[in-house]
Amino acid sequence: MKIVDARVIVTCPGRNLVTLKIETDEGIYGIGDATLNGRELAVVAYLEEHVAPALIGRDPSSIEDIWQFFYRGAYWRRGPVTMSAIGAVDMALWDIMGKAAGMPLYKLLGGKSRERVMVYGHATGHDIEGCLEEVARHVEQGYRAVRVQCGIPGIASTYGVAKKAGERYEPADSSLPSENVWSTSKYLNHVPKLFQAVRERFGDDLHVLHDVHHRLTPIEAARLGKEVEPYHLFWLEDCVPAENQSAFRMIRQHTTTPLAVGEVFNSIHDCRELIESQSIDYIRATLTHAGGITHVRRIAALAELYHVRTGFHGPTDLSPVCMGAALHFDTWVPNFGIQEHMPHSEETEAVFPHAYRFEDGHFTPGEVPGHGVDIDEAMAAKYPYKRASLPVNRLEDGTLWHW
Ligand code: CS2
Ligand code: MG
Repeated sequence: MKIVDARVIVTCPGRNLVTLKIETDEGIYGIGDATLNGRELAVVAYLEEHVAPALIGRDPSSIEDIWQFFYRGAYWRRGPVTMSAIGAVDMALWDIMGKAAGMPLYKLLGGKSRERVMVYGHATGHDIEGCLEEVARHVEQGYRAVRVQCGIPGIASTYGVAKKAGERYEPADSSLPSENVWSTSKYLNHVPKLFQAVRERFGDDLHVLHDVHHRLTPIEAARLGKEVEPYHLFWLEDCVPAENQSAFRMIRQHTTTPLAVGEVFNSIHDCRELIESQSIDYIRATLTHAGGITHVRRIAALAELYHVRTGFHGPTDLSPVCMGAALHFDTWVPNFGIQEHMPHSEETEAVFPHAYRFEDGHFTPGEVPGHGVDIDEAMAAKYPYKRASLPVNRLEDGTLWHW
């Protein structure tokens, strides 16, 4: 089998999504997600100029060699743009090989380690009461795990809180970055009250998660971890920016609240120290941004040695293609923890027909050969690209802070 075509499809059914489609001389094609939120066209240019032409004529079953060709061969290693481009190629090749073998992707990876994949949904509210209503709505829908993000008294808007109750949270909400204001002290004073209320109302069984979105310093994160210990969170996510991996050792010494990190990582080198020092509990890499299945399974294998489980990033800014591939990976990977799930818009679901299904707080990837996600190109063409940027964050005195 030979690759005869590789094309990039950009569509915006509510938000920008980038798909790489690789076609072979045997009529089998595969697709991969290449979406990098707020930087979509950078990956499109990388793929169109440097990757697609070099794929033509290659054997799609040489997945490992093609991975090494674009990683080692580029000389310029790592980085979100490069690794998203490689991730899309890799996902599409695994899709092709699944279709060629007539097997769902999880079987190619090594078969089922579990019957279904537990996911967590997102509950958001402007105040604690609003959050509790949203958690209740998720529990009614069958979710066993819910991430809870709440407005902070005295701060106009914050990460993770939808504009209106029940609406989907969409951070990339303006053409150029909008500006938010942040106060660490107001946040730290409020959050423990939120989780106390969640436990009082929903009891002990519900898995409860929270995303700090990189906004604290290590000692502040240690305080938060300690103060929410009585509410036994499933995890506290991205409590500090993780460029400084050794900072987590200190947080770890102060709290038993489980820690999750990794949605902005793009290689095993970004998390090696965190994993080897046993400073985290969940690794949140994504198949798109961390070089595809071929690379993320190396991360998962390293993590397994240190009791670290997977908890993959699954926001709406990754397309259903990434979600489908991730669900196959989750079905196979021995050290699975949980999978994030943010429902895509109806338009997005229609552009990307898929075999995966939600039932009772869990997903199954389906039995369709490959990753089970397709693209309706005619429908995709109805939604042209629109520039959209993530916000920035400033402290109350104007200092630019982590968003
Ligand atoms: C988030 C994301 O899902 C999460 O945990 O942190 O919503 C993140 O803000 C976006 O993916 C950024 O593109
Ligand atoms: Mg996050």
